[in-house]
Amino acid sequence: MLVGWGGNNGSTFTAALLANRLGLDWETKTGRHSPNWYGSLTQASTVRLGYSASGREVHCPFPALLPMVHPDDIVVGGWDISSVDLGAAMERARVVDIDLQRRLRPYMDKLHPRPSIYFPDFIAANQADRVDNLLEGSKWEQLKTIRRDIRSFKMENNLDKVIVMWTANTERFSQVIEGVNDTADNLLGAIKTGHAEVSPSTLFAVASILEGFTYINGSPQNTFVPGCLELAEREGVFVGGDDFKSGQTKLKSVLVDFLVSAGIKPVSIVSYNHLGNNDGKNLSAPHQFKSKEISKSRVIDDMVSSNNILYKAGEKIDHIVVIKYVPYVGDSKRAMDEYVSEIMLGGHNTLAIHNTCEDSLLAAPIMLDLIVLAELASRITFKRADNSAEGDAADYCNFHPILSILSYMCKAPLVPPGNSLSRI
Ligand code: NAI
Ligand code: DG6
Repeated sequence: MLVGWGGNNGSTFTAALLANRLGLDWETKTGRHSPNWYGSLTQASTVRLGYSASGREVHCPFPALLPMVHPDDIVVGGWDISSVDLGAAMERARVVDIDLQRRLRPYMDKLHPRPSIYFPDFIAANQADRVDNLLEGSKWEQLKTIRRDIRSFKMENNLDKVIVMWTANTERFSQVIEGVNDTADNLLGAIKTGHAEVSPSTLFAVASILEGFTYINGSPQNTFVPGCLELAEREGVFVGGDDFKSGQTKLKSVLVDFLVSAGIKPVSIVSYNHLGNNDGKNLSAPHQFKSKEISKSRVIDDMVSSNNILYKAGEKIDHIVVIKYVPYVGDSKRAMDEYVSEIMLGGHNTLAIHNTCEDSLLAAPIMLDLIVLAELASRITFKRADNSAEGDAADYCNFHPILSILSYMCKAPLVPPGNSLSRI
């Protein structure tokens, strides 16, 4: 179930799911196209198994390694503060080719987002004009409605399990306040009293956790305040996040790792973005930009601290992130990066990278991977090496409720306390 189902990512993900399941192909000026899941680790990548007897390298498709949910078996539903059906949402997003849109319309027009939670203070004021699909009632009543929605969606569709994913607008950060959202009980109390610092995304996470279903945060805000994480641990429910890592940041994590591991010293990284989709519009407001800036900036921190030959304690790379809203370019985001590194004997190496891509066509396969891998991870149990019991008597345990394995696909890895995984 997607929160923000009618957005660019939500509608593109749904279109991809249906196009692949129904085998819809479409015409463009360059010829006929058939659907695929390019960009998905689980659907479009292979794993190197080793060598055959004759010394040939053997690779197998990623999903052949372990039994994973097939995308065709996923049923999608969700919520949006905008009431437009998924067909009209796909048209509004201007991502999917027009001939494929025509083929998808009969299916997508029938899909309607459920009413959602809207606290205007958390997203940009410029979003107000799309808001027409809202839940009534107090925070506690809204939480109960979301829990009911999850239960009825599961029942109506005869599902084995539900995963709830936030792909709605980036929110501002919530303040973490002692007595309000610092512990699980305080957070539940704050929802009951309708405290202003409990965000819509935290309400969705709490609803999902209380229903026992994995919750994934695809945006940068701090949905997982300490009380929310404590609740996930207490209920033994998986959570993952934060912020899909789709383009510029994905390349940055690989490139900076490569440079620093090669003994080259990046000293300045300037990352411009301009985009014209609704995400860009929301991020043109200062508080929402701040959430994204923090998430996009943290990705290099571990690389710097891993190499004390290049970087002295406390030394930082000059790292700037700029995002501008340019409506004309729509979902086709431009990301321009300049990496300046110090090389031997005072020399410099400058790399300039220009990346143009449809943002939502990069994000949708990552959404699929997060869903498939979260589901897989929820079925894996393992025996600890220090477990003294033998055979069947040994205790098997699940992964930690904070599913750090999902962080590979996220800009700001959510990891259990005491872990550091930002290099993935
Ligand atoms: P979008 O603006 O097209 O879609 C967001 C949707 O959320 C809208 O339909 C809006 O009406 C809805 N919404 C807002 N608040 C809501 C609430 N409280 N409940 C239910 N629905 C709500 O944005 P897009 O492009 O789909 O991106 C979604 C999120 O994913 C953004 O936060 C973005 O920053 C994040 N993201 C996107 C990436 C990409 O490559 N496209 C990569 C990383 C993160
Ligand atoms: C501007 O960068 C808008 C953002 O929402 C990004 O498009 C999105 O977070 C993807 O960022 P990145 O760095 O993974 O390409």
